[in-house]
Amino acid sequence: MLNKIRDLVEKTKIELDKIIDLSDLNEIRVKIFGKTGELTNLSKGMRDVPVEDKPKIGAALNEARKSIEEKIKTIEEKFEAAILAKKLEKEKVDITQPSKGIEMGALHPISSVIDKLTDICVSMGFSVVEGPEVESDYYNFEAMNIPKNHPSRDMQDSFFIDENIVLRSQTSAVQAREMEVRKPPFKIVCPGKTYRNESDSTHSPIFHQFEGLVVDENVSMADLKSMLTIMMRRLFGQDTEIRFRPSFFPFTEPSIEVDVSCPNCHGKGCSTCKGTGMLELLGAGIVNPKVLEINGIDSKKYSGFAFGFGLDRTAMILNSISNIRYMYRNDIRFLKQMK
Ligand code: FA5
Repeated sequence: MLNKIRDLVEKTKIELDKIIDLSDLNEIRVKIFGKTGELTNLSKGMRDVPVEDKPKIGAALNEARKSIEEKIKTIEEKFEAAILAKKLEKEKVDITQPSKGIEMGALHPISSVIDKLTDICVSMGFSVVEGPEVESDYYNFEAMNIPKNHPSRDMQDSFFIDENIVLRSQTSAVQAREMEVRKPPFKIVCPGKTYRNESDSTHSPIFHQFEGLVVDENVSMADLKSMLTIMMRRLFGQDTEIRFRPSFFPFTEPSIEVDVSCPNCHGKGCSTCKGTGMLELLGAGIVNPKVLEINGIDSKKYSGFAFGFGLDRTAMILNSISNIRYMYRNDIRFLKQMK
């Protein structure tokens, strides 16, 4: 029996030294230790061993099991180390290689215009304020001298949520909110989203305006025109063509509209500017004394001017964008050109 055990250990160790694959190792494991494995069968033979020999044979069996198991473990570790080394070699990163470079994004043209105009206005002493996009009929219209059922409401095709709540159709709504809480003199600007039921190459149902309001003593049209000229020149460059036209808004008297040369045809006339060569950019005017009074400001002592830039068109002009819709499509190819 002792010889059989010794032979089995030697034979198994020779077999183990020859294996080239982990699966061979498992086969040998089953062949030796399985239910009908060779060592298992020798162990079963213990019952026929005379009692006085049992301790010696039992110890030899245990020793054989231990030494084969240790050999298997050593070989297993050798295989695993080889597999790991191969994997590490495959996944090796050469940190001395030059990097692929990080793709940088760019500000959306409208965000960029908001930043530029805000910087210009802050440098002129304006404070920046915000107002709600879902607005009451009162602030959007009535406090701006546009009573219910007045024909001038047709100038802005608005989205009503109910009879008294509207998606702000103009940032002018913040004028009333600010006049209510501020004491003159003050100068505020308000960038924000606005909504109207309009859609073509220069009109979008959601667009952005930039409202400005100055209230002080002796504010005049000359102040408004000179401030707007400085702002436009700082924004578009000294040689941009600017045109002031008389206009009408219920909340300013007199009122003007300001146009600049079309980004698409540079003044020649095209479909973007509907053949005029110019694009309407903003409305402005001297605050109607009625608006000052509605909002609690003494119109005999104070006067004011206000302006409302269309930021989408400003962005179109600055970036030579021919259709307003490009700015709302979220097309990465378009946005990449804004870098
Ligand atoms: C107004 O909204 C006035 N609240 C502006 C104002 C403010 C006048 C203060 C006087 C004093 P208007 O409807 O013209 O005015 O719009 C102003 C600018 O917003 C336009 O010149 C244009 O550039 C832009 N705009 C108007 N509607 C749209 C639209 N649907 N899509 C894109 N831009 C628009």
